[in-house]
Amino acid sequence: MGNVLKQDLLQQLEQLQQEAEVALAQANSSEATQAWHGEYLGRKGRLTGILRNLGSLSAEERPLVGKAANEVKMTLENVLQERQAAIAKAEMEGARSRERIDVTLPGRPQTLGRLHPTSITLREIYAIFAAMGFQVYDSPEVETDEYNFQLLNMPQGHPARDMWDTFYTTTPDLLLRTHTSPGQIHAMREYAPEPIRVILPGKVYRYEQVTARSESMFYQVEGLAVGKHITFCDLKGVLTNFANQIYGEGRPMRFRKSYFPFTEPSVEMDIECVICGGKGCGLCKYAGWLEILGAGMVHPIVLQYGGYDPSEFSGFAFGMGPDRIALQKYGIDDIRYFFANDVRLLERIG
Ligand code: 2NL
Repeated sequence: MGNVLKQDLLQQLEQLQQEAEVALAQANSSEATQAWHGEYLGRKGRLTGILRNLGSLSAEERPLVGKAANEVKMTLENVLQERQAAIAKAEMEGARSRERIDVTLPGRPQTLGRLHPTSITLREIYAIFAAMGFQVYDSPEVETDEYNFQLLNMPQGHPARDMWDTFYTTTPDLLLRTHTSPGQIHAMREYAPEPIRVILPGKVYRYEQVTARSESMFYQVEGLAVGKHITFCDLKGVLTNFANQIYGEGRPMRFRKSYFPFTEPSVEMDIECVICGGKGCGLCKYAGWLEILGAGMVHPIVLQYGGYDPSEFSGFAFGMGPDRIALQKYGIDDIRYFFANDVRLLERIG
């Protein structure tokens, strides 16, 4: 009886080993070998199941079967180790070839950002005027009728208001500034009676047809100097110096009489056309000159509104369009490109 059981157990062990080896050969991943280990060699595995019968054997038979079982266990553990090593190697090689980087591939080109032409021009303007003692002053884009017109010597109904087509808000007397001049009033009121030299850059708004030459939003830089004994000579000196720096020394320039409600006298400044050199061409509309800014001596009424006594103080002011300067400098023929948000503009002027 005991002998039959012994033979049976030895046979079961042999069969277990055969089956286990076949099954292991089919395990193709680390997970599968772990499952295999559980099934054959684990605490609840089949080898343990066979060994449970050891107790029914006689004392002489037990070591014999026990030894055989141990050998099966050792053999299976050895083949498991080999199999696991082979799988780990294959998995590593698989990953290496899947994740391989071709270092000979050309890199992806990086597109670099750059400053907008108007920003470049604005910074040049700041630097030129900073050297002459002008500080940048910031002020709001939404203004009152009072600051945009009345304090600039244009009371309600003044015909000169027609020079600026205005965006009004739904709040009475509140509008989008048509020029940066209201900021000059803020600056005067903040500093009077101290002398000031400020420039006022920023966006302004005009309710006009949008064309290649004019947008409904664009930039303006105004400047203002107020103090005692400021004369028209100071205006000419400062603006001539400015034009020499931004357009290059020696470019012919001229002042023409003009009109603005907030300056008296008023002038406009021209430079010789950068394209035709004065002969006449499409850019200068065959005038030979390009208008670059307007200026004048601050009107006594405006000085007074700003908090300065016009019998003691005088000043000059000017206004220019940096977008227009940038268009000329970079040879761009349509201002609408500036605000179209198409990055190809920046590549074009690179
Ligand atoms: C132009 C002309 C100008 C001013 C702006 C100004 C401001 C105050 C007082 C006096 Cl608070 N003047 N600004 C003066 C003359 C001309 O701009 O053609 N701009 C593009």
